[in-house]
Amino acid sequence: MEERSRRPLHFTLIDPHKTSPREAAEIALNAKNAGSNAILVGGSIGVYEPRLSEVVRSIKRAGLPIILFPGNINGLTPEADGVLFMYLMNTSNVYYVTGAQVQAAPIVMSMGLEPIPTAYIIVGYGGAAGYIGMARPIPYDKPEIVAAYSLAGAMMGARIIYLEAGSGAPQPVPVDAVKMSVSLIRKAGLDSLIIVGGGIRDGDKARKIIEAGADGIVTGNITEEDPSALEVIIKSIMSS
Ligand code: 1GP
Repeated sequence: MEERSRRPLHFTLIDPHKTSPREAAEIALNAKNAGSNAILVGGSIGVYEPRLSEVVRSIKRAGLPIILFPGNINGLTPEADGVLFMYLMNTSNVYYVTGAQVQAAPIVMSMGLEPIPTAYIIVGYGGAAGYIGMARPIPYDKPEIVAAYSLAGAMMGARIIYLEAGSGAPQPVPVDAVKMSVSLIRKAGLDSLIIVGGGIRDGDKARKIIEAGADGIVTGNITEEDPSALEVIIKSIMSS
Protein backbone atom coordinates (compact mmCIF):
# COMPACT_ATOMS: atom_id res chain seq x y z
CA MET A 1 0.00 0.00 0.00
CA GLU A 2 1.40 3.40 -0.88
CA GLU A 3 2.07 5.80 1.97
CA ARG A 4 -0.91 7.96 2.90
CA SER A 5 -0.19 11.66 2.54
CA ARG A 6 -3.14 12.87 4.61
CA ARG A 7 -5.20 11.63 7.51
CA PRO A 8 -8.32 9.65 6.66
CA LEU A 9 -11.51 11.67 6.61
CA HIS A 10 -14.73 10.83 8.40
CA PHE A 11 -18.09 12.28 7.41
CA THR A 12 -21.17 12.01 9.60
CA LEU A 13 -24.40 11.77 7.62
CA ILE A 14 -27.65 13.21 8.95
CA ASP A 15 -30.94 12.57 7.14
CA PRO A 16 -33.18 15.61 7.78
CA HIS A 17 -36.30 13.56 7.10
CA LYS A 18 -35.51 10.98 9.79
CA THR A 19 -33.84 13.26 12.32
CA SER A 20 -35.37 16.12 14.28
CA PRO A 21 -33.39 19.35 14.68
CA ARG A 22 -32.78 18.47 18.34
CA GLU A 23 -31.52 14.98 17.54
CA ALA A 24 -29.40 16.41 14.74
CA ALA A 25 -27.77 18.87 17.16
CA GLU A 26 -26.86 15.99 19.48
CA ILE A 27 -25.47 13.88 16.64
CA ALA A 28 -23.36 16.79 15.39
CA LEU A 29 -21.94 17.51 18.83
CA ASN A 30 -21.12 13.84 19.32
CA ALA A 31 -19.51 13.78 15.87
CA LYS A 32 -17.36 16.77 16.72
CA ASN A 33 -16.24 15.21 20.02
CA ALA A 34 -15.48 11.90 18.32
CA GLY A 35 -13.24 13.62 15.74
CA SER A 36 -15.45 13.56 12.62
CA ASN A 37 -14.34 16.05 9.95
CA ALA A 38 -17.66 17.29 8.56
CA ILE A 39 -21.40 16.74 8.60
CA LEU A 40 -23.22 15.69 5.45
CA VAL A 41 -26.93 16.50 5.37
CA GLY A 42 -29.27 14.86 2.92
CA GLY A 43 -31.56 12.01 2.00
CA SER A 44 -33.54 10.48 -0.83
CA ILE A 45 -37.09 10.95 0.44
CA GLY A 46 -39.08 13.56 2.34
CA VAL A 47 -36.56 16.40 2.25
CA TYR A 48 -38.03 19.90 2.03
CA GLU A 49 -36.30 23.23 2.41
CA PRO A 50 -37.77 24.71 5.63
CA ARG A 51 -37.10 21.53 7.60
CA LEU A 52 -33.68 21.09 5.99
CA SER A 53 -32.74 24.67 6.92
CA GLU A 54 -33.92 24.13 10.48
CA VAL A 55 -31.84 20.96 10.80
CA VAL A 56 -28.76 22.66 9.36
CA ARG A 57 -29.15 25.65 11.69
CA SER A 58 -29.44 23.34 14.66
CA ILE A 59 -26.11 21.62 13.96
CA LYS A 60 -24.07 24.78 13.39
CA ARG A 61 -23.16 25.08 17.04
CA ALA A 62 -21.02 21.95 16.77
CA GLY A 63 -18.68 24.00 14.56
CA LEU A 64 -18.03 21.37 11.88
CA PRO A 65 -18.28 22.17 8.16
CA ILE A 66 -21.78 21.37 6.88
CA ILE A 67 -21.98 19.92 3.39
CA LEU A 68 -25.24 19.14 1.65
CA PHE A 69 -25.68 15.68 0.14
CA PRO A 70 -28.79 16.24 -1.99
CA GLY A 71 -30.90 13.52 -3.55
CA ASN A 72 -32.58 16.14 -5.72
CA ILE A 73 -32.97 19.91 -6.03
CA ASN A 74 -35.08 20.02 -2.86
CA GLY A 75 -31.92 19.20 -0.88
CA LEU A 76 -30.50 22.75 -1.00
CA THR A 77 -30.34 25.44 1.68
CA PRO A 78 -28.22 28.59 2.01
CA GLU A 79 -27.63 27.67 5.66
CA ALA A 80 -24.93 25.12 4.71
CA ASP A 81 -21.31 25.74 3.74
CA GLY A 82 -21.09 23.64 0.62
CA VAL A 83 -22.78 20.99 -1.48
CA LEU A 84 -21.65 17.74 -3.04
CA PHE A 85 -22.49 18.75 -6.59
CA MET A 86 -23.14 15.19 -7.70
CA TYR A 87 -23.67 13.35 -10.92
CA LEU A 88 -24.93 9.80 -10.54
CA MET A 89 -22.60 7.99 -12.91
CA ASN A 90 -24.50 4.73 -13.24
CA THR A 91 -28.08 5.91 -13.53
CA SER A 92 -30.24 5.01 -16.48
CA ASN A 93 -31.90 8.43 -16.31
CA VAL A 94 -30.04 11.46 -17.61
CA TYR A 95 -31.97 13.65 -15.14
CA TYR A 96 -29.59 12.46 -12.40
CA VAL A 97 -26.51 13.28 -14.50
CA THR A 98 -27.30 16.74 -15.84
CA GLY A 99 -31.05 17.48 -15.49
CA ALA A 100 -31.15 18.17 -11.76
CA GLN A 101 -27.74 19.84 -12.02
CA VAL A 102 -29.01 22.41 -14.54
CA GLN A 103 -31.89 23.24 -12.21
CA ALA A 104 -29.58 23.36 -9.21
CA ALA A 105 -26.59 25.30 -10.55
CA PRO A 106 -28.12 28.82 -10.49
CA ILE A 107 -29.66 28.09 -7.09
CA VAL A 108 -26.34 26.88 -5.66
CA MET A 109 -24.75 30.09 -6.92
CA SER A 110 -27.49 32.32 -5.50
CA MET A 111 -27.25 30.53 -2.17
CA GLY A 112 -23.50 31.07 -2.05
CA LEU A 113 -22.80 27.38 -1.50
CA GLU A 114 -19.41 25.98 -2.44
CA PRO A 115 -20.01 23.28 -5.08
CA ILE A 116 -17.79 20.20 -4.75
CA PRO A 117 -17.87 18.23 -8.03
CA THR A 118 -18.68 14.66 -7.03
CA ALA A 119 -19.03 11.48 -9.10
CA TYR A 120 -21.56 9.29 -7.32
CA ILE A 121 -21.31 5.57 -8.06
CA ILE A 122 -23.78 3.04 -6.67
CA VAL A 123 -22.62 -0.48 -5.92
CA GLY A 124 -24.47 -3.64 -4.84
CA TYR A 125 -27.46 -3.08 -2.58
CA GLY A 126 -28.01 0.56 -3.60
CA GLY A 127 -30.73 1.32 -1.06
CA ALA A 128 -33.11 4.24 -1.51
CA ALA A 129 -30.50 6.30 -3.39
CA GLY A 130 -30.13 3.53 -5.95
CA TYR A 131 -33.85 3.04 -6.39
CA ILE A 132 -34.83 6.70 -6.54
CA GLY A 133 -31.82 7.55 -8.70
CA MET A 134 -32.74 4.78 -11.17
CA ALA A 135 -29.25 3.38 -10.84
CA ARG A 136 -28.01 0.15 -12.31
CA PRO A 137 -26.04 -0.85 -9.20
CA ILE A 138 -22.70 -2.45 -10.03
CA PRO A 139 -22.58 -6.04 -8.69
CA TYR A 140 -20.51 -6.49 -5.54
CA ASP A 141 -18.32 -9.03 -7.34
CA LYS A 142 -17.36 -6.76 -10.25
CA PRO A 143 -14.62 -4.53 -8.79
CA GLU A 144 -13.21 -3.84 -12.24
CA ILE A 145 -16.46 -2.15 -13.29
CA VAL A 146 -16.49 -0.02 -10.12
CA ALA A 147 -12.87 0.95 -10.86
CA ALA A 148 -13.65 1.89 -14.47
CA TYR A 149 -16.52 4.10 -13.31
CA SER A 150 -14.26 5.68 -10.68
CA LEU A 151 -11.59 6.43 -13.25
CA ALA A 152 -14.17 7.89 -15.62
CA GLY A 153 -15.51 10.09 -12.81
CA ALA A 154 -12.00 11.32 -12.03
CA MET A 155 -11.31 11.97 -15.71
CA MET A 156 -14.55 13.96 -15.87
CA GLY A 157 -13.13 16.25 -13.22
CA ALA A 158 -14.77 15.07 -10.01
CA ARG A 159 -12.96 16.22 -6.86
CA ILE A 160 -14.68 13.40 -4.97
CA ILE A 161 -15.47 9.88 -6.11
CA TYR A 162 -18.22 8.67 -3.79
CA LEU A 163 -18.59 4.89 -3.80
CA GLU A 164 -22.02 4.17 -2.33
CA ALA A 165 -23.46 0.81 -1.28
CA GLY A 166 -26.67 2.52 -0.14
CA SER A 167 -27.72 3.57 3.31
CA GLY A 168 -28.33 0.47 5.44
CA ALA A 169 -26.54 -1.82 2.98
CA PRO A 170 -26.01 -5.34 4.33
CA GLN A 171 -22.40 -5.10 3.19
CA PRO A 172 -20.31 -2.06 2.28
CA VAL A 173 -18.53 -1.51 -1.04
CA PRO A 174 -15.99 -4.38 -1.24
CA VAL A 175 -12.37 -3.55 -0.47
CA ASP A 176 -11.25 -4.94 -3.85
CA ALA A 177 -13.41 -2.36 -5.62
CA VAL A 178 -11.91 0.41 -3.48
CA LYS A 179 -8.36 -0.84 -4.08
CA MET A 180 -8.79 -1.07 -7.85
CA SER A 181 -10.43 2.35 -8.04
CA VAL A 182 -7.63 3.99 -6.06
CA SER A 183 -4.97 2.25 -8.08
CA LEU A 184 -6.42 3.26 -11.47
CA ILE A 185 -7.01 6.87 -10.45
CA ARG A 186 -3.52 7.29 -9.01
CA LYS A 187 -1.93 5.53 -12.00
CA ALA A 188 -3.66 8.09 -14.22
CA GLY A 189 -2.05 10.84 -12.13
CA LEU A 190 -5.39 12.16 -10.88
CA ASP A 191 -5.97 13.28 -7.33
CA SER A 192 -9.72 12.93 -6.76
CA LEU A 193 -10.57 11.86 -3.22
CA ILE A 194 -12.20 8.45 -2.86
CA ILE A 195 -14.96 8.43 -0.26
CA VAL A 196 -16.89 5.27 0.64
CA GLY A 197 -20.29 4.99 2.33
CA GLY A 198 -23.20 2.67 2.97
CA GLY A 199 -23.35 -0.19 5.47
CA ILE A 200 -20.21 0.72 7.42
CA ARG A 201 -21.18 -0.12 10.99
CA ASP A 202 -17.98 -1.10 12.79
CA GLY A 203 -14.35 -0.14 13.18
CA ASP A 204 -13.02 -3.21 11.47
CA LYS A 205 -14.91 -2.65 8.20
CA ALA A 206 -14.08 1.05 8.29
CA ARG A 207 -10.36 0.38 8.77
CA LYS A 208 -10.25 -2.16 5.93
CA ILE A 209 -11.78 0.36 3.54
CA ILE A 210 -9.23 2.98 4.54
CA GLU A 211 -6.42 0.43 4.29
CA ALA A 212 -7.61 -0.32 0.76
CA GLY A 213 -6.69 3.30 -0.04
CA ALA A 214 -9.93 5.24 0.43
CA ASP A 215 -9.43 8.83 1.56
CA GLY A 216 -12.48 8.77 3.78
CA ILE A 217 -15.69 7.11 4.85
CA VAL A 218 -19.26 8.17 5.52
CA THR A 219 -21.41 6.74 8.29
CA GLY A 220 -25.12 7.44 8.70
CA ASN A 221 -27.28 4.85 10.40
CA ILE A 222 -24.80 3.73 13.03
CA THR A 223 -24.16 7.34 14.00
CA GLU A 224 -27.84 7.79 14.75
CA GLU A 225 -28.36 4.42 16.44
CA ASP A 226 -25.29 4.19 18.65
CA PRO A 227 -23.43 7.42 19.43
CA SER A 228 -20.58 5.54 21.15
CA ALA A 229 -19.83 3.57 17.96
CA LEU A 230 -18.62 6.70 16.21
CA GLU A 231 -15.58 7.17 18.41
CA VAL A 232 -14.61 3.52 17.92
CA ILE A 233 -14.94 3.82 14.13
CA ILE A 234 -12.94 7.06 13.95
CA LYS A 235 -10.17 5.70 16.23
CA SER A 236 -10.01 2.63 14.10
CA ILE A 237 -9.52 4.53 10.80
CA MET A 238 -6.95 6.82 12.40
CA SER A 239 -4.91 3.80 13.49
CA SER A 240 -4.82 2.34 9.94
C1 1GP B 1 -25.60 6.71 2.67
O1 1GP B 1 -23.33 6.29 2.51
C2 1GP B 1 -24.30 6.73 3.35
O2 1GP B 1 -25.61 7.58 1.61
C3 1GP B 1 -24.34 6.13 4.73
O3 1GP B 1 -24.86 4.82 4.81
O4 1GP B 1 -26.46 4.89 6.71
O5 1GP B 1 -25.48 2.71 5.94
O6 1GP B 1 -24.09 4.39 7.15
P1 1GP B 1 -25.24 4.17 6.23
